[in-house]
Amino acid sequence: MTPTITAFEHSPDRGQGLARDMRVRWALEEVGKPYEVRLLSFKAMKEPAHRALHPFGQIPTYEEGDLVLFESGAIVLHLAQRHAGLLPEGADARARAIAWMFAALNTMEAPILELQTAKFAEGDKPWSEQRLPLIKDRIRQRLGELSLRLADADWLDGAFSAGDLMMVGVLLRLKASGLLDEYPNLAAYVARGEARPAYKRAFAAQLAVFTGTNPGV
Ligand code: GTB
Repeated sequence: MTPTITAFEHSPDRGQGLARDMRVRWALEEVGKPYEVRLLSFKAMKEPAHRALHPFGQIPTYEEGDLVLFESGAIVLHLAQRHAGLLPEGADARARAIAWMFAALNTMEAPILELQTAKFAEGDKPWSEQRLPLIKDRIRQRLGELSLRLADADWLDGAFSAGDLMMVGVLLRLKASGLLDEYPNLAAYVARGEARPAYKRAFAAQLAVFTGTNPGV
């Protein structure tokens, strides 16, 4: 059965890969599963029909038969557990890859989101200028630790996994800040993720929503 995901009709980043349907698209491309997309306006996201799928009125969602999921992490994990290509074979290695997914979503994404909030939602508040350096240092702390662990490996734990997909997806939000460039091995890690054919197909599909073109990738 072909699943349907939801995505922004008008993404604030103009399809530059930052909205969280990107992670789901990327996972679907990695496992080779065709999918359909239902585009939503900001108004439609808050209406009862969509809230029945997503209690917080957000994107992405995932529908496949009777199954309805929200939360990009849960959707990627669902895909990784049911299709080959995103989790290793051994039970322990699988558990470690899943731990990296949680690390991306909890440990890394939390301070990165704080930066976005401070910049874009609270940028006009009097405390914003003082707060930004503190948030950036908290992010640096985590990036430094991650950089040490990754060292000169290509991926976090052996072959590319859903843990890397989620980590790269989260780190991508830092690109514009320049913080990632302070850690060359992490910048190279993100670039390796972006170079994957599945990532490129997903990116092109998300961008095509904005440009109104056929991705043709
Ligand atoms: N924890 C949830 C998940 O991982 O799925 C978070 C979902 C979420 O935050 N969705 C956002 C949303 O629906 C889109 S991704 N926002 C609308 C709302 O809450 O009303 C966040 C996002 C939005 C825009 C950009 N951008 O354009 O740069 C990047 C990321």
